[in-house]
Amino acid sequence: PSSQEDGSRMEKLRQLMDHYEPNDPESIQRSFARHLEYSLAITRFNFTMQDAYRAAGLVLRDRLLESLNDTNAYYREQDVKRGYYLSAEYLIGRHMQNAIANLDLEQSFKDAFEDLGMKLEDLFAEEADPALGNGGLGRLAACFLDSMATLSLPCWGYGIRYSYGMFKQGIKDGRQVEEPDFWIGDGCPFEIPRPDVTYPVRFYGKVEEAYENGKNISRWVGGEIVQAMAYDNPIPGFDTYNTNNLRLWRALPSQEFDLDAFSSAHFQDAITQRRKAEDLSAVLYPNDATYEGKELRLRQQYFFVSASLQDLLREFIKRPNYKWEDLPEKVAVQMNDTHPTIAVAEMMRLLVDVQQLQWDRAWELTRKCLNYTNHTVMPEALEKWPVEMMERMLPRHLQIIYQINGIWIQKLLQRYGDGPLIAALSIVEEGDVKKIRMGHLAIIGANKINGVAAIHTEIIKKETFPEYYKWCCDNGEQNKIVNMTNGVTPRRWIHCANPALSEIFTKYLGSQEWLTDMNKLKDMLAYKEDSKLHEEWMAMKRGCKEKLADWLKSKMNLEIDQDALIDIQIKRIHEYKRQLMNILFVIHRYMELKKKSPSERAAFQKRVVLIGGKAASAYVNAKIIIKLINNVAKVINEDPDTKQYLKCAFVPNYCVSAAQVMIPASDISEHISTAGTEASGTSNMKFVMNGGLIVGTMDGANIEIREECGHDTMFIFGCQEHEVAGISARAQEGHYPIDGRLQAVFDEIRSGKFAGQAEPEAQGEFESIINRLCNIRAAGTWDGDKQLVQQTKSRIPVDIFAHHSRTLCACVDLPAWLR
Ligand code: F58
Repeated sequence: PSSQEDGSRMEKLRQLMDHYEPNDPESIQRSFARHLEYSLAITRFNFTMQDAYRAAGLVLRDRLLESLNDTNAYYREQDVKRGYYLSAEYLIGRHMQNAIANLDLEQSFKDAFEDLGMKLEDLFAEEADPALGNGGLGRLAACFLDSMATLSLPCWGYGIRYSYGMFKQGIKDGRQVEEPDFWIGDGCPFEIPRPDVTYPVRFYGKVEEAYENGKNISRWVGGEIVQAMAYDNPIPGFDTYNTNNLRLWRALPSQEFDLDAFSSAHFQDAITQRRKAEDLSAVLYPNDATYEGKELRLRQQYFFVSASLQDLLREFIKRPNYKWEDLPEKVAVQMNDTHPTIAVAEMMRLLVDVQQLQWDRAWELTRKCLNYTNHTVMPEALEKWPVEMMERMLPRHLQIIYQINGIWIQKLLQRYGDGPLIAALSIVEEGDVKKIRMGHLAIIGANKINGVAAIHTEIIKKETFPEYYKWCCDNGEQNKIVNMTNGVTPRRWIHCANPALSEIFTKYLGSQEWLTDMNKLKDMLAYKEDSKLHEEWMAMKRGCKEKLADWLKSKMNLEIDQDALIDIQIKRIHEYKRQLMNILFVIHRYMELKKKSPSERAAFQKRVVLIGGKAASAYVNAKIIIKLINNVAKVINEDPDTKQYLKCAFVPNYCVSAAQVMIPASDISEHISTAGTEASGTSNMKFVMNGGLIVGTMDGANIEIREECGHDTMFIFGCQEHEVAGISARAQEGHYPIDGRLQAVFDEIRSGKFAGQAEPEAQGEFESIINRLCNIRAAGTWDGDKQLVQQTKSRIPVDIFAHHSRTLCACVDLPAWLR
């Protein structure tokens, strides 16, 4: 159309759209009926709760689109600096309740749906829990999205729209079974497919050198091209009109079926090609601590990184009078762990090969824009990709990495001369299989590197990247490695998960400001001795326990005594997180109870121990621990002498929505990793925010939470990080005596009490696990040493991300009986 036609059409549309969707209950009902009837083609006289959820989701989506579009227009108009969070994982959890709260629609929605005879909680329960992440690292990314939107920071997330998220965990005969999680089902009402936002992403092929316009240039050609298509997920902030975006990429074949191939003998090839493209975004790798050196994993990483960088550079170029020198003032990219760190080479490729910038200039811009968060203390848990694989899949990137490394090594040689330091700092690891160290690429290509808790950041400097830290110190760049302790969003973890507690805080503090400034909770200390608050507090806890009891009954037919102390450990199952130690303690407690007379037993604090978490599918030891927990639970829960006083259960399929029910109900929670192994932990923060007490080791963020909340709100035990190596060395030499109580627990397990002749295989497994603890290598039965069992860690951003909401909070003192 001519620009005149364009103008009048725009004007007409503007008049038609001169109002936003109204938010009163009646308008919400009208919009709900319209979506049921017209968007979903379901009659409003006969619909299911699932239909109602979907229609209500669309009602919200309309409103989210308004604020998303306005926010984007505002960012563009203000020409603001943009932040981009690159993460292969987002454990976002359910959208609906959070979106209603953040859009300030709680009352209208409640009125609208109650009037139609529906409870909001029932609608919320219909939503699939999108689990596009493994654990802490993915959930952290989701919490940051919420915080960034709430702080009105112009920051988007980029990731992968996996068709299958984290597997669903079932328990059969006490063992974990994995079921695929096709979370998209009939479609997610909150996402916005953008068929118009697609980018080509190339794999394989070769590099051609050419001489053009007086310059040597490299051209990456051939291979195969996959299309990345955007799916947008609006992320509304709380108490702000600001709405950000989580843009997830789906892989599609670059061409539709070639009809000739389709009808000829190549039919199978055409299908295979198509499927190969779609495989890219099909499933999330379900490992939480180790990386799998699988080709598909590197393909996934490059796929989403390339699409994201192309997208954000396109946005930069759209700025009026953009200048490349301004890139670091306008763009900050945060790399969440090593998964997106191919971004260093891709940014260089896009700037040098596509935008034709000089190498040095491109390198300066790249280094100023990118930042890297480390989530692991173990050097061997950092990703390394075989050179051979990279050469085949990303030949141009390998060239770029070699060039970056060549310049870097020259610098090091000038500073230190040749020696072992050079090999330690090189991006390329020599050996039988030559590898590219992605952690090294990240630290060399990043502006700032951060750890995720104070202790973790110190470990990064001293143990994970000591040579690099030396280089920083020798070159006056001590501040290159910084600490940024993790945080979590109180909107989801208090306001949505525990509305009764949210009401208490708001009532006593006089406003909802604490929801965006957790420091305000310190004012609750004024009511520390207030018996009215204590009463309300205990009523709140009782309510949460009732909800948990109903949930456990419906999910796993477990009945719990709501007067018991609720003791919870929920996180990925891992040896370093020590669920095994927890269950050994449960056995000990059980044995103590058994020894007592009935009247003595009555003096015991009643306790319900709940343990939940998924084990990576190939992680044999973790799976044995799940089996042990289930077998122990069975014995204890069926024992008429003790079941009144001690109950234990493994809660299947731990996920974000399960955490939202369990955390508020806890009296105590277990964060008991070996000191120095848990980078931060984030559920520790969520439990504390809900008034729970922590049983923990001096590890990760426990240490800072303890400082913030007061030493008397945490039960600390175990050795400190600097003592671990000595103990371990002494234990290897057999100089570490086993406590008699622990020995008794081992004997009980060995006696066959929890498996025995009925399950000889399980008995063997249980014994093998104990043997390992005692440093006994039983011939033939033990394969644990061969497994890749590594510890990982996590963190948050720097630069413009530095303002994330602080969530370590003061907690109100609890009644003495809990201590
Ligand atoms: C976790 N890491 C840390 N990694 O273990 C935890 O201490 C920390 O609080 C959290 O990050 C957030 O900083 C973690 O979840 C993974 O799941 C990776 C998934 C992909 C393979 C490697 C581990």
